[in-house]
Amino acid sequence: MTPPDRDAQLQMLRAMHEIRFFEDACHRLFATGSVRGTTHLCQGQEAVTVGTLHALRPEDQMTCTYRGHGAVLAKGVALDRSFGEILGKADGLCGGKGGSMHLTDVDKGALGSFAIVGGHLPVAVGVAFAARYRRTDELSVCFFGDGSTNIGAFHESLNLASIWKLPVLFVCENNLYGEYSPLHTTTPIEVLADRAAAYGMPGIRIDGNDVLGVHATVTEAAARARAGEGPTLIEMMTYRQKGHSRADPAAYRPDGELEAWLARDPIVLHERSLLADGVAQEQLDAIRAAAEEAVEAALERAQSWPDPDPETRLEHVYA
Ligand SMILES: Cc1ncc(C[n+]2csc(CCOP(=O)(O)OP(=O)(O)O)c2C)c(N)n1
Ligand SMILES: [Mg+2]
Repeated sequence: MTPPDRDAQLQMLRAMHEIRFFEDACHRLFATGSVRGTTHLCQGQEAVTVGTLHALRPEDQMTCTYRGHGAVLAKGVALDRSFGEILGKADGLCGGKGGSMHLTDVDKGALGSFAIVGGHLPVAVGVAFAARYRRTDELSVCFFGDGSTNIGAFHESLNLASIWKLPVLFVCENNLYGEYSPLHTTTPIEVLADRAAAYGMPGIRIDGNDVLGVHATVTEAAARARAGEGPTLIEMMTYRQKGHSRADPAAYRPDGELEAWLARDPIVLHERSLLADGVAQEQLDAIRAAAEEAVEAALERAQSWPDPDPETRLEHVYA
């Protein structure tokens, strides 16, 4: 298997920077009250979604959680329409009615960000079944947290996907916490990938902060799935650098834990690998600056868009 070429590796760096800057801006918008409610940042976890989705094809279908900004952007969804959605604008992805926890762009294969923990795993299995039924070559990739692996739907989904050998990749973002609870207080086993054994599928645990490692593992699992050999559970070890949501200062974390993970920041690790590979620091700086500029320009555009017409408030509402 050949690793991604230099260009592809630089694109992954750019994608991770865009997500990081996008969420810096989200944090600002929520902290200053420009947007009400809450948001769940994935800062620190960018290599999981970027490494995964850059190993897949545009026509593959993706489902993710309320911590979904990274997955949606890595799937190729527009920065400005994502901001527009969070700002409640008419031209936001869902007409401004979904917000941060529900970014969705069906045309891009971003089938939904789901706020019911584990609720989207059956959806991902259904998407894979549909791909098989329509005789396409598409994959269904599903991102979910460590906490989801204690939900009944996780177990039913893995079982069904395995018995029908459906083309699904189950990507568990193990960030060590389910909301405010350390994993070991809710889960009697340490390696979540071991749960795959119960469903007769491969379970792999990898470093989720190493974007090239993620890319390699997903490439292999995707080839298996497309060949009709069935799903894989991939547990990616990572860390959310911020609290669970906007209101959480994450004071429950043991001393030194955040610092240890900041030293393993996925962007820093990838830059280090590119430097070692001969890429000049100036080029890395230029990529970072271009990403920041693109994000700020997208935010400005979205802020200039009109609010939805009040007359549309009952559209797309089921009652
Ligand atoms: C079925 C269900 N139960 C409880 C909640 C409340 N809740 C929201 S996020 C969360 C933690 C989930 O943890 P994890 O799956 O590890 O994802 P992470 O937030 O760490 O990305 C909980 C319990 C919910 N949204 N849905
Ligand atoms: Mg978690």
